[in-house]
Amino acid sequence: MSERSNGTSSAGVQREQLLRDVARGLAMPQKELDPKYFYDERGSALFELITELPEYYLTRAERKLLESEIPGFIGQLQPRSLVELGAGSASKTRVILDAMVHAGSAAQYVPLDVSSEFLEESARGLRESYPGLEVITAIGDFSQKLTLPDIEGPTLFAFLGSTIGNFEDDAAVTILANIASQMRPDDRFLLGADLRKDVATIEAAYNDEAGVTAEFNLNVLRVLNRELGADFDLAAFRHRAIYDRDRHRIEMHLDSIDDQVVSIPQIGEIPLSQGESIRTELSSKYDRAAIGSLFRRAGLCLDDWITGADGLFALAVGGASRGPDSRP
Ligand code: AVJ
Repeated sequence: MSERSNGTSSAGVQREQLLRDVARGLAMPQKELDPKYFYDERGSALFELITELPEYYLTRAERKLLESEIPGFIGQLQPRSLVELGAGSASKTRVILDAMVHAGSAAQYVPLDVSSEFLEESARGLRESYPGLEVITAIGDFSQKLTLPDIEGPTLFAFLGSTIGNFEDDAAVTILANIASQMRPDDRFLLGADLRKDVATIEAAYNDEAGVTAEFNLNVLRVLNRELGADFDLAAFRHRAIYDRDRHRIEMHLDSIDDQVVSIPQIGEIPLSQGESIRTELSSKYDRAAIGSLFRRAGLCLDDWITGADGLFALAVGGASRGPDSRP
């Protein structure tokens, strides 16, 4: 048996959630949209292109770290299962799974993500490449309490790509605490986090010459047009990404070029004035102290902190410091 699925949310539930999130976000003084809605098929493909842009250093820096660190780490830990949050396209996953196969410990892989299409597609590829591995897809929102299938330990929980950076600190702590609550004493948590560095390097990564990031940003409006029947005119908005030095984070916005009114059935008419923005993403940058503090608040201890010589990106390794509260 190698095909199991742990999906819970139907399309209808997902649409209701979208409607609620959009209504709430666009009613705020600083209008905002949840970055998880970037990732329909087109958005996911655009993100894949972003990861190959010369300016977007994150993915390459993280992969390089994983390639050098994972074999030794997996050899030590000998994890039977890998639970991956926000599994996306699974290309980095293979670095971990290869090491698990090499260590002879690989039994189960549980990718958890919001979009079922991409998840199933990459699960199929992984089942083919790793015939001895049981791949159990889990559709879910990791801001909510995790419900995991029964899996063999020790388990490696991985949350890569600096997706953690999309969340305000309090929300990040909630996610990390959700993970911690699922961890047994032998389990380990691996987090990929983008590092603070010179502002020009960071800003360039979100303002690429080719304009792919701008397309990716605007794509969220396409998603709302399709899913909610909204009438956003993409040409009436401009991509903007700026680094907030005090809060150590990139903010992506869509600026309204003129005064305009957008209409979304079931939500209503939404006026935007010239220059007013919709904030579409936060991407926080960290250092060891910042991650250490998030871990502590979440009931995780920071056991290891690995950065490459280039200082671009970090891997944090942790364990649950309080012990599991919902697993045997
Ligand atoms: C996938 C959230 C890590 O914040 O760098 C890339 C998404 N946004 N370019 C990031 C993203 C704009 C990315 N994360």
